[in-house]
Amino acid sequence: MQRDILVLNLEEQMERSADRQFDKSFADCTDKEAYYVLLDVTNELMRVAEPIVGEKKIYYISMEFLIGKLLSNNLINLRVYDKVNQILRKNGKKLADIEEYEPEPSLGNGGLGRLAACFLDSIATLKLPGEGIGLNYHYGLFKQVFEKNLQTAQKDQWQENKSWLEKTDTTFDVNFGDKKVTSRLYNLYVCGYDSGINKLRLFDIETVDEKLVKKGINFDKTKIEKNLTLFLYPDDSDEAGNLLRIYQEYFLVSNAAQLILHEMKERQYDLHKLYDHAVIQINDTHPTMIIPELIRILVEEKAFSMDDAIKVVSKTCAYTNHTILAEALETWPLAYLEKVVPQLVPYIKELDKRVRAKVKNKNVQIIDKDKKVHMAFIDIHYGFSVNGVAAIHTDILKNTELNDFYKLYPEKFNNKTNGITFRRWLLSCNHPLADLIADTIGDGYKKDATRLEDLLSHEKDEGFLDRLESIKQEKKKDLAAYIEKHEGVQIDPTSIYDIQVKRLHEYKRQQMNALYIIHKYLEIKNGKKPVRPLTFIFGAKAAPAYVIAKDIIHLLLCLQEIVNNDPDVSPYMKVVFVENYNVTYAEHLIPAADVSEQISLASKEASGTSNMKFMLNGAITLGTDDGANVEIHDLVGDDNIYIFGIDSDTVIKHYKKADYVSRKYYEKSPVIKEAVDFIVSKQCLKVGKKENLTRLYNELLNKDWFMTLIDLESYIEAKDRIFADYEDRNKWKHMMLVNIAKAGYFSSDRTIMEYNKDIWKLQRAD
Ligand code: 26Y
Repeated sequence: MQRDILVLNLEEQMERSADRQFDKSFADCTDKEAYYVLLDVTNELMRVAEPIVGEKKIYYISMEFLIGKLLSNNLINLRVYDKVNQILRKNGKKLADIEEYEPEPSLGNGGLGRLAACFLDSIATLKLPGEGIGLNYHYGLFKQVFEKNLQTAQKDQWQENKSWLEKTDTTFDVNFGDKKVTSRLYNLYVCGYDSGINKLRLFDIETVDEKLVKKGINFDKTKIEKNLTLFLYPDDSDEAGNLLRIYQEYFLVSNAAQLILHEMKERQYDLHKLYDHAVIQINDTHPTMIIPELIRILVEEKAFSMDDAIKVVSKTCAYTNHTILAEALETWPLAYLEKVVPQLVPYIKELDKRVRAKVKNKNVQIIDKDKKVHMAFIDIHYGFSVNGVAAIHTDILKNTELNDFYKLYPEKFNNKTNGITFRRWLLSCNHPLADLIADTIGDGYKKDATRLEDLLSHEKDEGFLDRLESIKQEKKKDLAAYIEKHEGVQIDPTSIYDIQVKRLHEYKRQQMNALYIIHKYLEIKNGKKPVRPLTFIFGAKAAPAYVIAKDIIHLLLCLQEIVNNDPDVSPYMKVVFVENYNVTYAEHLIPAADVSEQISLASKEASGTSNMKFMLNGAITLGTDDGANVEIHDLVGDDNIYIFGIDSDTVIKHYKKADYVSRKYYEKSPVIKEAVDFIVSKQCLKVGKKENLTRLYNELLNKDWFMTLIDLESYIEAKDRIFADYEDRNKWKHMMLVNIAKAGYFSSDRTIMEYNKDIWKLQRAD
């Protein structure tokens, strides 16, 4: 009721807020002030909305929640988007301009963090009681700045006094081996689409000292009470960094455990039945310490026997694996844990002892012979569910990577193919497309994404197909303007937009795309011009300590300089590496894409989720049979996707036999040789740094861990074919239609329904 009154008087609310905050009328507000007005009234609307409650709750614990800007999304989910737009128009304002002033929360690295954010949206939309629990990093992940064609890292000052965060009175004591800190809880309201409110709980400490940060992102790693929540760990590091990461992880789980147990107490639930009221989803191994921590509290503070504590906690915790890359699986030296969290060590040893008593196989021991603690193994032995994030990924876990565990606990293993929230990745970032779909098949798809398949009956509807094409064209123009404004590079909206955006990693093979670009550049130089201009767009951050990843960025920035400034070539192709790729940038790039680059080495990309976002927005996938590409391939069929390269079985065999020699492919193929040699050519060295380019060249020739060269020729063939097929406009429009129509499966609503049915077993609150 209160909500209805607020909505009815929205305009009045905005006037009142403008007056209170800025002492002027809303019409007189700058776009920046208008942002704070909208923030204020939207926050008010969320505070009066219905909380989602029930007997059992999901606690999604994660070091990362890459939530993106919230204004548009909240307006859409609160169902006031159109009304607000009307008011804005009346006052001579545009939401797109206002939104530019909203800072993007910098609380995640990439896929895993963004997935957590999509999940929160779907959990709330499906009216499941649930909350996310994470950390409130002051500077988050670093901001990427290019200098002399190199990546540099700066602090990202995303936090402001007025924001979506609500400061609460809740604080907890967190004890480390050598010090104690006091936490502070902040809430962020998560509103479902036409539903109720859940919360994201973000913990912080008040003693953080932002002045600790000196040049770039360097700071004293030892002063825990001053640095604990300064930065998000960017996927790499030295010893001090590792220790800090353990402090952060324990800080997260200690707060989570205290919050959960506090709620159980408030609701007078019997802790022996904890699993009837709480299910904890552990997002990768990062929050694994929640298991020993809960066991410790139950034993030491709640008079549980060790057996009972282990039983109850094991029935409460479930683990999601997001990677098979060995270097990303956390193993902490026991000595580190002894320093940071000595109170957990006896429990971890006890858990290890019980495994040793039960199973002979040394490969499944929690503490190995080098006294390293395998965090994932704690989750698998002492959680009730282990899931991968795409069908092929789960199969690889079962049959290869975690086969020893699968043989022990086949019933624990299950697949939950990732998904994305269509509210953000269609309704919010591509209004014209969302409207066209609604005009064609009705509004039903907004709540049941599988209804998108109704579009298939329009495959001969030329009016529809033409509108599809012109919407893509409009989005391509928008992107050209956005890129010109933010990067100062002009691109041609009639060219083909070929886009690869994701974290920079050798297994994702941006270097292979770079070699194609070199190949095309040389072709054009030799007089072979493409029928239509090509625009190659990249966005990616490299972990600051990941040397080769930064070298790949350097190469791409050099190529951008060479290609775009060459008058013989630039009319036919352009390269743009956008700076500081983030969720906001993705929302501009993805609706404008023609070709979606998903070219990881088969078996290495657990799922990928941008592949789903691109497909939903009518881009065609050029990819390997890896991660969720496999399922996209199954859904759209051979005719609507471009698959190339060796398959995952072949890759796994090469690794087992250790028989891959990249130089062999270089020596055999003049095309490959020419492209690789260009990296250290005079022309390239003129704009680039010898040290970086030579290192990358040598890496490709002598190591090439992710088998770039074996796939390069079939990649060139597939890419030339997809560009040629673009000219068959009827074929292309049809492919766009099929991709959009089949994207429904990748709604995170479907993913969350599966988590709920198989793992969480919560009641819907209505
Ligand atoms: C150890 C630590 C520093 C660390 C931090 C972040 C390790 C890994 C990560 C992030 C992993 C990640 O984002 N993984 C991605 O998860 C997505 C969601 O499931 C998948 O789609 C994607 O394939 C996978 O690479």
